Amino acid sequence: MKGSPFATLAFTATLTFLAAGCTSTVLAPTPGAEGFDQSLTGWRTDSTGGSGPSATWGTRPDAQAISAPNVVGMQAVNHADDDRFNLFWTTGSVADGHVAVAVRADAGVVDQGGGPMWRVQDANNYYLCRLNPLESNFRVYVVRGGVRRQLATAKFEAKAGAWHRLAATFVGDRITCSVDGRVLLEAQDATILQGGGHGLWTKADALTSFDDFVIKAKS
Ligand SMILES: [Ca+2]
Repeated sequence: MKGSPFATLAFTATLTFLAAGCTSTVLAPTPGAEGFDQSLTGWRTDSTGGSGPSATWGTRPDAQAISAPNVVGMQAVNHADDDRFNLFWTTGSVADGHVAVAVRADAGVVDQGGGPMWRVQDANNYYLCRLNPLESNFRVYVVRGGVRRQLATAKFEAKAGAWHRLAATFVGDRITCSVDGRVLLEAQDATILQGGGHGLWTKADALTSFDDFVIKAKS
């Protein structure tokens, strides 16, 4: 990334931005994005940690879909583990690149929200960023051996029931993450540098809708 502020970053950057009052962005379909509007091939359900069956994921029609007619999300939790991460992902080989997805937190008592994953090696090794309306924050994590480690956090007043576009750019050990086009997180981490798959992540009982998923390798 030319002109990026990475040179000034510490290994763990914690940026604090107050995004209260930020209005929800009107999102439009991205050309070439996965809109979950046709049959999916290669996507799988999975989980990290906890016990019991994985959550059930699927597409469904939604009047507020970014690309009509469908969104994708968890249909049923199927477990009662507060520490279980629910994954819906597909294999890939992107090492350096960009991932983005529209996220709408619909419901959840223990947890809400979610976000995209990248460099997914398997159900226990990947990166993710996620927003959480219950905690009013936006965070980036690395999961290694099933153990999640926070890399950076920012305050963000996500609107439950409204779409937000989450994005991450990852080049080598540098990561930047944005919400609605605003970069809120910067981190440096070399835990997983090799290419991998990509997908969607929620925690516990967070029922969240996703649409307009973009994955792009760095050219
Ligand atoms: Ca769609």
